[in-house]
Amino acid sequence: MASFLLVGMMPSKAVAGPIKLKYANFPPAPTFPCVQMERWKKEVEKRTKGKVSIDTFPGGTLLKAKQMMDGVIAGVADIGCLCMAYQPGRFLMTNAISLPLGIPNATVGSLVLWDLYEKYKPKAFSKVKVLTMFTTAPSNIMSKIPIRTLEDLKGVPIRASGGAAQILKAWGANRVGMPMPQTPEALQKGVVKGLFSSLEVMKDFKFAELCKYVTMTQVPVYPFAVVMNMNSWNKLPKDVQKVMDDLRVEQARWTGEYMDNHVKEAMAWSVKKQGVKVITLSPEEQARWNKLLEPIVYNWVQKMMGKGIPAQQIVTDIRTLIQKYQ
Ligand code: 3IO
Repeated sequence: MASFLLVGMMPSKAVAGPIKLKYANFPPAPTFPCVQMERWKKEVEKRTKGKVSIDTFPGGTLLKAKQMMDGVIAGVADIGCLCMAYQPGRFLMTNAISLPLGIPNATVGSLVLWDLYEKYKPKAFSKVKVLTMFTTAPSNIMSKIPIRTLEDLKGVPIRASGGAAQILKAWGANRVGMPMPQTPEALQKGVVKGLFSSLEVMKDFKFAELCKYVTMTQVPVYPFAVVMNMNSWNKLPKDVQKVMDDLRVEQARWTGEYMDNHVKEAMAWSVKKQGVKVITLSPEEQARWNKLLEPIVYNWVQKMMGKGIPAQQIVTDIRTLIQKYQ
């Protein structure tokens, strides 16, 4: 009893071991959202000199793709990595990064997305602490059949989410929405004939074994956020908070650069080892595809202004920030 009282009176820092945090992620461990998770974990543990210990849960073992935000708010996990495209109606402002505005790569996409978040601090994130954001590299069509023209694509079931699904629809494909972890089975069963996402998945999910064609479109990126339960954040010592705050932009850039390099590596492997054919649209065909994307930005601005979002300013900001980081 006496020792219990004594321990209870001591400052918690002196008696407790490291602060333990649970970090949930939805796709399998070898994929890029989990690679960046392990990098962040390692850096935080190192920079806090062992004050913090992070348990990572890849593969949806703690929270699945669409549960991530609510699961973190509820405290099922302290930290969660989510893809905003899976709840497009929830992350209206930051999903603007998926408009066809010419983001050239994941590094630029990630830095632009972070600045956009910092400027607008959207309500969608008011219940959590945002630890970083990043985007994929631009999307391309990976398919079982060759797609060289809009006619080849018409009515073909292709998997995509959020802004990417809007773009596929404009091109006339039969877009099928589902989170990435469900895609291997959908491809295997033939529910879809391809997918529309960044190309590192050709290697990381072995899609190159099924999808022998890649049609280069280089639009759009998918946006991600890493969020922390507000209570878990508020309980952290100030010096630990500072380590995490100092990592916000650094982690965005690191993830973008990792993604951009990994896309190159994955495509070299796909072409060399899997015999994948890369299709570049002819200039005339590219012009037809581009033409169909023209109304998307305008329509998005109209729709968002109706919801009180400064949509035109957001589009202008994205364009300016692309120039800044390019
Ligand atoms: C993605 C999601 C999980 C693992 C690897 C990934 N590469 C690109 C994405 C983007 C995305 O969320 C999606 O659904 O295409």
